[in-house]
This record gives sequence, structure tokens and C-alpha cells, in this order.
Amino acid sequence: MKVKTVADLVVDTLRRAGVERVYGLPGDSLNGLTNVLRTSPGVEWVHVRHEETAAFAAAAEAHMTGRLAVCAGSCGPGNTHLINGLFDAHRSRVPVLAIAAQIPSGEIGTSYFQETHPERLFQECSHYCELVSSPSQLPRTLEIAIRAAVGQRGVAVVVIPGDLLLRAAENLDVMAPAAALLPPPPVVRPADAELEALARLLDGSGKITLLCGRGCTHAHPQLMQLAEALKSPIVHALGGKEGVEWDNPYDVGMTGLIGFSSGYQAMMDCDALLMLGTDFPYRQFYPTGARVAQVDLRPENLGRRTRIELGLVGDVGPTIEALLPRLAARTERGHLDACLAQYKVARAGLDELATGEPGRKPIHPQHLTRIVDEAAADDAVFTADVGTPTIWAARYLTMNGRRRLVGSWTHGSMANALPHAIGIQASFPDRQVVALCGDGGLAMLMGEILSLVQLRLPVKLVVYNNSTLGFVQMEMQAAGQLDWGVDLQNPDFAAMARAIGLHGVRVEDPADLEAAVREVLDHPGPALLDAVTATQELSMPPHLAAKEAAGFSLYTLRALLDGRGTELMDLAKTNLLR
Ligand SMILES: Cc1ncc(C[n+]2csc(CCOP(=O)(O)OP(=O)(O)O)c2C)c(N)n1
Ligand SMILES: [Mg+2]
Repeated sequence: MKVKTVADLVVDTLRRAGVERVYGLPGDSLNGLTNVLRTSPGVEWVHVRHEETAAFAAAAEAHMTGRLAVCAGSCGPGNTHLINGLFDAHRSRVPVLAIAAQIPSGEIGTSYFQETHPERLFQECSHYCELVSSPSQLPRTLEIAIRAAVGQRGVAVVVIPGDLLLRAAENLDVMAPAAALLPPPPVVRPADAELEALARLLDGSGKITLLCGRGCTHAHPQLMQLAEALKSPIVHALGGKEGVEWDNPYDVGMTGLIGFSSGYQAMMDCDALLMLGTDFPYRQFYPTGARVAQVDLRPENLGRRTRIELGLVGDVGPTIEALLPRLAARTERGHLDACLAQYKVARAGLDELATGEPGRKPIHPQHLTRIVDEAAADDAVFTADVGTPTIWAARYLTMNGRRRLVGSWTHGSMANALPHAIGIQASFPDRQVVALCGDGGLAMLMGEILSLVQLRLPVKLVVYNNSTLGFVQMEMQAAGQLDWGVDLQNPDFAAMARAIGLHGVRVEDPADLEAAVREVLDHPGPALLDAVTATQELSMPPHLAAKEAAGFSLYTLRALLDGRGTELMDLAKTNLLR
């Protein structure tokens, strides 16, 4: 009988944990593992071109399924490349296990070729991060890592020297059965006394607004009941969009730098703000005069963004269920109706921007996103690059409880859309996956377009080809600086895609936009839409602070002094003369 190696044991354990694929790139130190994956049924090796993609892909798979996803990198640079994607996974609180191969065990500490110390490097982006030094250590170390990633929802890293992977496995009798490997999520609700205190705070307050984040994802029905009982408008943070915005008669939009004025106003005009499953970070968008209560599963999140009067530890759904019977139902809906009316105005203003006139180039990104939204499948999965594609996704994609939206909302890393899409399409081969890519973001991990063809992943890439690092350009302008160092000299992305083996379409005229979008979305294989969009598109915060307004006039003055009148005309034409 074949002797079980440590690598066999790793793959066995992954299979027991329900893992179906490992994203990565091989290397000498990882060969023991890839060699087992080559022949083992049930766990697939997904070969990408950059390890950062492997980590992003695993993060997106974990986001979609809620289950453990796995990536792997070879020693030194191979696993160092994982780091940014692991930060994204960890900060998005999705369960990802990273297997970081290490140099030969006998060489550790000698400054050997490719030597790094992943057990130190990955500390900050993981709940658990350990070096395996002997075969007898492996079963428990790997199982602890899996439980940490799943139970605490985040990243765990197991560092294994390449030679160890090839050694005979020991200590197999300690291995946990499948049922004992994955900690099931508990039901967490606050104690009765705290629920009473929250009910008293709410009953004693006039206008109440709810701020909802990603912690509300599975609590849609309870949230509707709470908003009805309190007659409260619901504002959401970006992480809440997937789970909160759809089929929601209390929705008044988002707040924050990329939100709408109505979301901002609903927060500012309330007497009490109830934060539910959100760690929305921007302090300047919280009300100053309101009483604030917060419910979060993680105690460390309580009160760290704004001063709170009451903080409760609990899951949003069960907490609302336990709270509802303690609340006095209201009939007065003045605050809710005023916020809904403002939302209607804000929404109409945004919808007005999502249009284009035939023959009038360039295409507005809002128009592009609206058409993509209309043409995409009822259960499409969208990813959006950090940069302005995130803004357009937040404002123009319609969620419905079946569609999903994945992004780098917390870590805020560029270049996430394509690698996230790879993880989603690999794990959901039959769903339509649409990546909204910046031209800067796409270029950053552009090698992965090759993976779409090689792995036969029919991802649809929509490129917002605005020839600039647009979001940063806008930040510079808002700070009163001249935008500088943001220009992108781009190829014809559609021609490039065709050369690689994708279906590529370039569109410049709004008249051709809808047909182009449908052509790309309807294509059975991977496809890319190169949409030439406006370079100077403003996406102002919902409430332009005096500081930013002053910044803009300063920018205008500087640009004129710098002889950049044409660019200013473009900015005015794009944003004012529409
Ligand atoms: C890895 C990384 N580098 C830099 C940044 C800072 N940054 C945020 S958005 C952005 C520009 C994105 O440009 P592009 O992808 O072209 O999208 P656009 O905003 O133009 O639509 C930059 C440089 C970041 N968030 N992540
Ligand atoms: Mg750009």
C-alpha cells in the first residue's frame, strides 16, 4: 500500500473540510502538494498567473459560499505574492486558508535562496499563522487553522517546508472526523437586560434611522419588520447593498463618500441612530447630535467609529427577533416619508445622469452601468474594481436577493474585479459573472485574462476605459491639487482581448452601447467590452463639504494658471453641460 505523505494528509483534510479547489501557482517547494492534487479526485487545482489572484479568487469563492476556500503559494516570492489578496479576504471576513510553502526545513535561518518567514509576514492578515516543523504536528495544526478561518471568519496560514510535504505522515489517529472539523456558526443574541435597554432607548427617541452593513446580509425579513415597527428609513453601507437594498420600501440609499444625499440626510436628521452589523468607517458621516446604539457580532466593533450610548453583542437577525416584542409599535411616519421623498429626488438625479445621446462621445460611465444592469441575468454575480467602478456599481446595479455583488470594500485594493470573478466563475460555472473593471485596475493584474481562456471561464469583463486613475484624479482635484501622475496610455483593449482568444468589442458612441453590452454578455465564452468612457467624470460626495468645494475652486484656479483650460472645459462639459 502507498505510504501516506504529509501532502496526502493535507489534501485528505481539505476534502474532509468540503474544499473543492485550491487556487495557486506551483513551485519547487509546493510540488509535493500539486503532485497529490494532480491525481486526487474531488479537489481541483486552479492554476492562475499571479498568486495575488489566487488569494482574491479564494476570497470571492468564500464570500459567495460562506465556506472555506483555499489558495497556495510556493516559498519566498511565491507566497509573498498572496499577501494583498489575503488582506482582502481577512478584512472582508471570509474564511480562507493559505498554504505557504517554505524552503527546505534544514535551511531555515541560513538566509537560503528565497528565504522569508511567512509565519511572521502573514501575522497581520490572519487569525492563525503557524510553521509546521514535523510531520506529527501536521494533522492538528491544519485542523486548528481550518477551525480558526471558519469559526472566526478570516484567514489562516499554514507554513509547510517543501521537504516536509514529501515525508511520511504520522500521528494519523488524532485526525478529526468531518463533522468535528468545521465549527458551526452559533446563534448570538444579547441578554434580556440589554435588549430592554435598547427598546427603552428606541421607544424614548423621536426620529430613528437604521444604518445597516454586511452583518445584515441574512437578516432581510427581520430588518423589514424592525423598520416597519419603528417607521425608520434604512441607510446602508456598501457592504449592506447585497442584502439590504432589494425589495425594501424603507431604503433611502447609501451614505459616505460614494453615497447619495438622501442617505446622508437620513443619518443627519435623526434623533437616534441604530447601527446594525456595520463598521462604516467614515466618522464625518455620523450625526453629532443623535443618540447612537449599535448591534454587532464583534465586540471590538462597538463604538469605534462614533460615540455610542449603548452597544450590544449579537447577530442582527436573532437580535431583532428578540427585540421586536419589546418595542412599542409606531404609526407616526413623518421622518420615514420625508427621507423617502428625498431619496426619490436623489435617485431621479442619479438616473438622469445615466443616459447618453447618440453621436455624443464619450460614453458616461453611469450610462454604461445602467445598461449592464438592465442586460445582466437575474442571478448575475458582479464584481467591481476599487476606483470609480465601485461608485457606479453602488449607484446603478440593482440587487434582487439572487444577484450578488463582490468587491474589496474594506481593504480597498485595486485590481480585485478580475481575480474575484475568476474565483466566482470557477465555483459557479453556470452563473453569469460580470467584472466591472477600471482601466488601471485591469492593467494591474492583466495577465489573468490569459487564465480566463486557459481555464475556460466565461467571465464578462466590462472595462471603464477612461484613460486615467479616475478616482485618484478626483481626490487630487477635491484636495485642491493638480491631478498629476494619473494618465493611462491604453491599448485598444478589445483588440488585445481578441488576440488572447476572448471575444472583444470596443464601443465609443452611446448609440452603439446597448448592442455592444448585449453582444458581450450573450457571448458563451469569456468576453471583454472596452467602453471608452469620459475622462473627467465627477462623482461628488452626497454632501459636498466646504473643504472640498474650496478644493475644487483652488483646483480650477491652479489648472488655469497651469494652462489647462481645455481640460477644464472637458470637466465642465462632462458634468455641467449635460
Ligand atoms: C493596489 C492599490 N494601489 C493604489 C490604490 C489607490 N487607488 C484607489 S482607486 C485608484 C485608481 C483606479 O483607477 P482605475 O482602475 O482606472 O479606475 P477609475 O477610478 O479610473 O475608474 C487608485 C490608484 C489602491 N486602492 N490600491
Ligand atoms: Mg480609469
